[in-house]
Amino acid sequence: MKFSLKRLTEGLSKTKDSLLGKVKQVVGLHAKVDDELLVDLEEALIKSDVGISATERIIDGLKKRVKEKGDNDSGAVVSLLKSEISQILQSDDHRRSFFDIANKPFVVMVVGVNGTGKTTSVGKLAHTFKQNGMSVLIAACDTFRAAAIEQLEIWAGRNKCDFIRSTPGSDSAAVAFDAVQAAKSRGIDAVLIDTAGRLHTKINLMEELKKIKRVVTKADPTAPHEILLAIDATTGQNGIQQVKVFDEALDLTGLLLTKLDGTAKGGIVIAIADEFKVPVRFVGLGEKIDDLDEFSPSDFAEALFG
Ligand SMILES: Nc1nc2c(ncn2[C@@H]2O[C@H](COP(=O)(O)OP(=O)(O)OP(=O)(O)O)[C@@H](O)[C@H]2O)c(=O)[nH]1
Ligand SMILES: [Mg+2]
Repeated sequence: MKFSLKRLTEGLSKTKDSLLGKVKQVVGLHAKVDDELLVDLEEALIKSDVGISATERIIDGLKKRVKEKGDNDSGAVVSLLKSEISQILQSDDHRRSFFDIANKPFVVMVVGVNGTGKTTSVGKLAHTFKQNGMSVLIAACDTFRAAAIEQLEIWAGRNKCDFIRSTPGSDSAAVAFDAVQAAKSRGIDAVLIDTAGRLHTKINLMEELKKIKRVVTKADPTAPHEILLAIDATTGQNGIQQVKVFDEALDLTGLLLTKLDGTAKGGIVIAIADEFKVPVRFVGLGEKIDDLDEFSPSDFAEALFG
């Protein structure tokens, strides 16, 4: 489900104020797009968590556009930036909606380091699937803490959807297997798998997640259909490292940027889109059930610079 532009702009207001504020300041100081303006703009973008490589790409693109247009009035910088950033955010995957699903059940694993917003996002995703007319089963594969299971059970209750759990300390992969089997026999459209972010020190998180993935494939050879990494946008550049590690281990299909409402560091979305092929699929803009938006590159750029 897509937010209205107004709702998205409100959710991103901290990033917008910071990023657009810095850009406007630079533009206000220079009448023409010249080397001085570009140096200041580069600094403003890097300070806004856009990352060095994405910033270079934006500046190069800007130079090219100014040259092509033959007009170097600095007043055009904001709209040029908007189209440059929209292009970086775009990937082939965005041509189809996340909810155009080919398989039933459609199995989604949500992974990420602790506290990034996995459980909350599973709750919000369940709501979004239901709004798209699909039935949902939630699987509590963070079996390591009783509180994690209870937290997810509350989300399943809010969504009035099926819920599969086991006792705390039980095998998380077995819960995932049971969930896929149950969805098959009950004719449920989507299975959402919540996973742990931190384990007992003796157990390796990546190995555990790989095991869940393998077992899900045993239950349905086409599954999992999506593996989404939840990244806390407030952690800034740390998110980059997390994408690297999780993608190497699990072959991610998408990213879910959470807590963008609470941060001015939303520029991280641009840095991540520039560095990785894995598309940003969702953005989290609050703690409520409907605070999740299916990511649209053009809307995101418009919300930041419109
Ligand atoms: N403001 C805001 N808060 C969020 C968002 N997503 C999650 N949170 C909050 O972040 C905190 C952690 O969320 P969880 O969903 O428990 O995170 P988790 O990744 O499941 O955590 P672990 O299971 O401990 O690894 C909670 O207080 C959530 O309400 C968001 O998009 N915006
Ligand atoms: Mg959790």
